[in-house]
Amino acid sequence: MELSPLQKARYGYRPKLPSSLACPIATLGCERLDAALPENDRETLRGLFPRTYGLPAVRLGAGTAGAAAAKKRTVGVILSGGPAPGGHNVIAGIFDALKAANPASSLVGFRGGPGGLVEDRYMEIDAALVDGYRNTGGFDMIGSGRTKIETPEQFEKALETAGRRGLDAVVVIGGDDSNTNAAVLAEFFADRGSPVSVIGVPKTIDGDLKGAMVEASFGFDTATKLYSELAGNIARDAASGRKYWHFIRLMGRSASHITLECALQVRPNVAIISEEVEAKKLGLSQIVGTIADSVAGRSAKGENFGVVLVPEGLLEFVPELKVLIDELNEILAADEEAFKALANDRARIEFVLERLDHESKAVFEHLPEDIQAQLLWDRDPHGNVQFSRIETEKLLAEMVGRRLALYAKEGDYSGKYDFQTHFLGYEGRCAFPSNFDADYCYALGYTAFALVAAGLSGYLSSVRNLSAPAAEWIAGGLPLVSLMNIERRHGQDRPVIRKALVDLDGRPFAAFAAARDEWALSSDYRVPGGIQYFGPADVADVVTKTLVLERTAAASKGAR
Ligand code: FBP
Repeated sequence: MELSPLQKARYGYRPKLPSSLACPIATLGCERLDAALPENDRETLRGLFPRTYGLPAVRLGAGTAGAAAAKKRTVGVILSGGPAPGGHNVIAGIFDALKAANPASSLVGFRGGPGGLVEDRYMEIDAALVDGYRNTGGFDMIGSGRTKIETPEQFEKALETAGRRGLDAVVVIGGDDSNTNAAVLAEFFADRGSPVSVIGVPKTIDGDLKGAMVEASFGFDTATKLYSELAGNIARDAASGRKYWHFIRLMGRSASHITLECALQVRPNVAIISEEVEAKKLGLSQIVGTIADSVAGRSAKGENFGVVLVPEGLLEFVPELKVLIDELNEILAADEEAFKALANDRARIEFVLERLDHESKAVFEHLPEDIQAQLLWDRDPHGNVQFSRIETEKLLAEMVGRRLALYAKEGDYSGKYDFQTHFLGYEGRCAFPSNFDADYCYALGYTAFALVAAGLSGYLSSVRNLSAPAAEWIAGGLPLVSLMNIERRHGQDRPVIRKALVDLDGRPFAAFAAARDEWALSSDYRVPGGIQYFGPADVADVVTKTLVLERTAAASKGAR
C-alpha cells in the first residue's frame, strides 16, 4: 500500500499517557472504590448476573500490582460494531502495556468481530503489525463485525476458543451492544469457573456510551470534528450560492449527541434534537412546521437558503412513528419466516399493512413508499432498526416544501425553496484519529491491560477527567453490569447496556437551546475547518464542546 504523507507523519506521533499510568505495570496499584450498581432493574440484573453484579469501581495509580502483573499472558482482542477512529490505538495500548509487563506475553486478534471468537478466526498481533497501524483510522487491522453472542452453543464455542488459544483475557472494543456481549461473556466465563477475564472498551462515534466514570466513547471527537468541518463548509456554500436549503442527516443511531455537537460548532438555522422531540411529544407535523417557519422567516429577509441538521434516528423519537416502529418490530419478530419469504418491497408493505393496528396503519400509509420500504429493511443482529439506511432528511425536505406551498396559499410566504440533501456518516468512522482520540484510545488500551493484570473481569476500561491535559487523566475500571438495564429487543425483554441519550437538563443542550432562535434567522454560520494533527495545543488538541460543557457542569458539582 502506498502511504500518504500524513500516514507517514502519524506513525511518528507519540500518544500522551496519563502520568498515573506512566510507571511499570508492577508498580501500578488498583484502588477499589464503592460498589457500582445499575440505576434500574437491579433485582432482575442481580439475578441474571450473580457473579459480576455489585462489583466495585476501581482506580489505577501509584501502588503495587504485585508479581502476578508480570505473569506471561495471552490476551485476545476483538473490534466490535461500527468502526470509530482510534481503534488501532486501543490495540497498540494493550500491546505496549502487555509487552512492558512481560515481553514474552502475546496478543491475539479475533478477526471480524465477536464472530471471530466464536469461530476461532484469529491472527497473532506482533510489533511490526502494530507499528503499521499506530495512529491510523479504521478497524482493518483485524476487522470488525456485529455478531451477537447469545445462544448456548455460541458461548460454549467462545469458551472452547479461549481454551484452545490459551487466553488469560479477552478485550472487547465496542459500543453499548458489544459491551453487552462483553458483560454476558464475563458472567458466563465466571459461571463456568473459567479464569479468562473479559474487559470492555467504550467505542462508538455515537457518543451514547457514557456515564459517571465514562465521560466519552472514543471516536466521537474525531467524527464530530469531521462532520462539523463538512457541515460548516456546506453552510458557507449555502451562504455563497444563496439558492439552497441544505438538509444534513448526521449519523448517531438513536442519540442526537453528534447533531448537538455539530450544531454547537456550526450554528445552523435549525437542528432537530430527537430527545427533545420525544420529551415534548412533537409530531412530524410540528417538526416540519419549525423548519418551514425558519425558511419563511429567512425568506422574508431575502435569504432563500439555509442549513438544517437532522439526527439519524429522529423517526424513532417522533411519538406516532415510535409506536409504529415498535409495532413493526413486533410484527417482524413474530412472523419472521413468512416476512423474509416475500419477494419485494410492495409485498412487504402489504404484509405489515394487514397486521398494523388502526392508528399505526394510518401513519404508515401517509409515509412515502421509499420510507415505508426502508422502515422494513432488516434489523441489525441486536434488533436495532438500521437508521443509517432511512432517508429522513429527504422526507423532511419534501414535507417542508408541501408546508411552504400551504403558507404561500395563505399569503404567508412568497419565497423560492430549493433543497439539497446530504448524509454524513460513514466518512467519519475511519478518519485518522484526532490527537484527542489517539491519546484517549492508547490510554484506554493501556488501562484495559492494567485491569487484566489486576485480575479483574466484567469491567469497562475507564479514562476520565478528559477535558484536562492528558497527563492529568484518571484511569480505572467500571463494572459493566452497572451500566445495564432491561429493554425490549426482537420482541423480548433483554439485559442491555443503557444508551446514554442527550440530557435535556445538561449544559450542551442548554447552550444550544439558548442560541437557536437567533440562529434560525441568522446566516452567521461558524466554520470549524479541518482536524489539525500538528500545531499548537489550542488548535490540535482542542476537545469537543460537548465534553467541555459536560465537564464544567460536573466540576461545578464537585465531581472529579
Ligand atoms: P456502533 O454502535 O457499533 O458504534 O455503530 C455506530 C454506527 O455508525 C451508527 O451511528 C450507525 O447507525 C450504525 O453504526 C451503522 O451501522 P452499519 O455499519 O452496520 O451500517
